[in-house]
Amino acid sequence: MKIHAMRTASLLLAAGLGLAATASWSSESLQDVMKRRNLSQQDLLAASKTYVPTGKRDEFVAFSSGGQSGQVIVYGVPSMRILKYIGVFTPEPWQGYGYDEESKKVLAGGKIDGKDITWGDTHHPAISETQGKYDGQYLFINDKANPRLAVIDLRDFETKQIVVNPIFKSEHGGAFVTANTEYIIEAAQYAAPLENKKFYPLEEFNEKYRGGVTYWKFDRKEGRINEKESFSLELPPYSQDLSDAGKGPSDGWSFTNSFCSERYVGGIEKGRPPYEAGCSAKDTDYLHVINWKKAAQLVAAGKARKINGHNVLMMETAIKEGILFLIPEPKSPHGVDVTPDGKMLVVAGKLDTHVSVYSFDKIMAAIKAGKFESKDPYGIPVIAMKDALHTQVALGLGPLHTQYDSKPCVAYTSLYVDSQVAKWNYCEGKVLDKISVHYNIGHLMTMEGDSVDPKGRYLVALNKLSIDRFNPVGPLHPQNHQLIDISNDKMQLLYDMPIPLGEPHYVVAISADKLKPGVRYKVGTNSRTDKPHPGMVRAGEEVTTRKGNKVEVKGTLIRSHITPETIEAEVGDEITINLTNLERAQDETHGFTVSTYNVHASVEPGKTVQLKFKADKEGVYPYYCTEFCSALHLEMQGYLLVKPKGWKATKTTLAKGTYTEAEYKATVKKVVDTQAIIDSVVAYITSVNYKDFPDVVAMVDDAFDQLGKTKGLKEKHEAFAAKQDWENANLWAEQIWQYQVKTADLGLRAKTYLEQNGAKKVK
Ligand code: K7E
Ligand code: CUA
Repeated sequence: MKIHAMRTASLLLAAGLGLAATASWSSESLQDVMKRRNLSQQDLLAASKTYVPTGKRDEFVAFSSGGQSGQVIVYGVPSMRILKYIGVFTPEPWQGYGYDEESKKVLAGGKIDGKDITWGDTHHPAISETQGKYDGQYLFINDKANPRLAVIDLRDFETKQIVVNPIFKSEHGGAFVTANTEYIIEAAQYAAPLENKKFYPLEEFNEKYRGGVTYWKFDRKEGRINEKESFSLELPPYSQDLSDAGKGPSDGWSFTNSFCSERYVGGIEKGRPPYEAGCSAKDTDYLHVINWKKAAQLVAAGKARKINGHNVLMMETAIKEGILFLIPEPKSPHGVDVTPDGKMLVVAGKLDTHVSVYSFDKIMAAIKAGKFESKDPYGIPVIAMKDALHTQVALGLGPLHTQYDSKPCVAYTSLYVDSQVAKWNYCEGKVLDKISVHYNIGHLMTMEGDSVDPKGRYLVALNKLSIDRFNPVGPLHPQNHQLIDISNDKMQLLYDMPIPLGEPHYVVAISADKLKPGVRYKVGTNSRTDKPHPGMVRAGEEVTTRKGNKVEVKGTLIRSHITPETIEAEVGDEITINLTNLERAQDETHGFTVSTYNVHASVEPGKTVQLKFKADKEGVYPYYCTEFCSALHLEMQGYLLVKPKGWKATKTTLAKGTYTEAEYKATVKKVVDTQAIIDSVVAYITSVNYKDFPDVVAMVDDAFDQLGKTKGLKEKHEAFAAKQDWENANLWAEQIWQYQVKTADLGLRAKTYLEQNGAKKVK
């Protein structure tokens, strides 16, 4: 510890006196590097399109599903640099997600039948929209395996809510938002009885098994889903797949695919042909066309039935009220994607080489005219494909998903079997370009490419297999997100990015300037509820109380100490520790853990968190800050003392340190010297236009905050010195130096920033 602090001090001195080495460019030329690394002109061009120099930022921020990890991965485009993993359905230790009480409550929202489900099969992220445009406020993502939906607030990139679908047993076609995020759409996948814990044999599949679509009501003011005002539509057991909401002229409608309208039930173990044969036997499946606006009105008018306490509009009612229609769609479709102008929908049939472009106008005309070719076995009117089609285009093998460009009529469709992306014109129905990807692409994504206002520029291919692309890491390979430049006529492959965290089915990307995340919380905030935390205290108010066998700490964290530094308990006590991070400075997060009790918190500036556990083992348990927050981070520590029942102290004083007057004087000199460095740095900073740099202003504020804490300490150490108590005199003087170190650290960081960013002298 001492050595560490000393080294810091000499580093500070060196930097303060301008002795630090300056960077020098290597003498190697670009040609030399190309030769040495065997790079082509094309490689260099690609690199220059993706490279984001140090200190610069990406133009777009992407939110990728973390697949089986139950998390969300955030990365920048075009650099493809990973920025964050967000814990969603799965505990995430770094963020204390699932290890502090606030986040445990969020995860508990995802319990099913009282059971913890600590993983998720995340599929489709969706950014909240206003008038069909990404607004950057919220992110939603679904869990296919355990039908759930999560809400993430993009002010702090934290998961705030998980809701469980009350009637499905699995779901795939979520999350898709309506044009003003009135609802978040979530369609079932594998049909099952809607009533919970109800058994029906597979022989009653057609009668008792059902699919459906849930419309989760989003309360934007609260930033939460309102479960009571959410509702579902009962649908046939057709294995509903992806969905999309209408926009512009088609706003108020939603569209959901299905892939097993055969209603086939497998049984390979009994010698029956498997599902894959039975579910793809017929030439067409059904696109479901739903008037959700009218459905919501019908629910409000009391026309829904309660199933598991949830409003379900039954098929019978939907048919009678004319809000549910089917249209045949080519063999085993996967994605349905509404065009930016809301006039058409593109459906890709996995087992067909065509994509089908349906016209919303034509669909509406057929409905208006009552022109249906038939009814399905449940009585749902079926619109003839030819009456709804705008065009069909042969793109290649295994078309799956479609995204749009900023250029009118230009779309991109993934071709799973061909391992290609097809660029095509959906108005004229012609192919414009193709590019190979590596390998077997699932979804693809263009910048804001499923909104009314796509930004073009880049496309990301989400490839299911990476095979030979990366350094081998065993039989389980990462997936490959490939960045493609789409700003020109010909697509250009730029970059391979391994995704090492589950299968990221889908990703959405938003212009970075639309995101406005905060850097700190209002002091004492419970970040998971956005409300003041009852466990918060300010500096000087820290307290530990005991009631019966309950010990509750209300403490604080600030560079570089935890208050309190000792917590005393008896075996069997219930311990509750509330901690408030008093920092205001950007990025000054403190972590907190207690040895062996499986608790951890990430306490960002202003946040208050609560940790709870039972001190069930007698012993001594160090606790400490887990984020390297400052030069004295390692010293940010304390002890939980768990005493045996009825334990009596025999020794009542702590061991004394041995300090001499000479040591005290040396410490005082160190304080004086360090102050001189601080003064010289301050002189430099105030000699330039530092006020033009908001980041520097924040650092300077923080530096003076730290220095401000030395107030009264000089009097204190001098008083102890007068009494010749060299230990206390020395240590209080040392404490001044601790604050000075933090001040100097910030000051030097500010100075470096100013020097590197061309600060100018001011008079
Ligand atoms: Cu993998 Cu959208 Cu679940 Cu297609 S999904 S590939
Ligand atoms: Cu606080 Cu390390």
